[in-house]
Amino acid sequence: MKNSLIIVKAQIVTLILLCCTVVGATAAETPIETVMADGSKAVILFASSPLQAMTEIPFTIELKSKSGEMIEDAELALDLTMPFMPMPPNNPKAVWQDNAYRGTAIFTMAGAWQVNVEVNRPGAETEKIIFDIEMVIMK
Ligand SMILES: [Cu+2]
Repeated sequence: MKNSLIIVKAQIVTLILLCCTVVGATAAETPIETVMADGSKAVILFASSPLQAMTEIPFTIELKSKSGEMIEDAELALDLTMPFMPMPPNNPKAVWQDNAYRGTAIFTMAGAWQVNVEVNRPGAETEKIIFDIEMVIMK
C-alpha cells in the first residue's frame, strides 16, 4: 500500500516535470536589458528564441522609472540596425497597449543587431537607449 502510494507520487512528479518542459519549450522568449540614464531598467522582450532573420517577431518594451514605476506616457521611436555595417532604415512602431509598448520587428539579416530607442516623454529631454542583440540566426 505504501509502495503504490510512492509510485503514484513519483508519476505525478514526472507528469508535472513533463508539463513544465513542454510549456518552457513553447514559451521561448528573448529578453534583453539595458539601463536608462537614471539607472533604472529597460527591457525588450522578443516573443521567440533564437531570433531568426526575415521573420516577424512580436516584442514588448518595458521602461521603469527610478522608483520602479512603469513609464506609460512615452513616445518611442525605434531604429533597428547592425553595429558593423550600414543597413536600410528599419523603424518598427512600438505603441503602448496592455501595460507595455508593443510592436513587431523584422531583422533583415543574420548577425549582431542593435535596437536604438528614442524615448520622448512630455516635459522631458529625449533619452536614447540601446539594446544589444548578440545574434540573429539565418532563417
Ligand atoms: Cu547587415
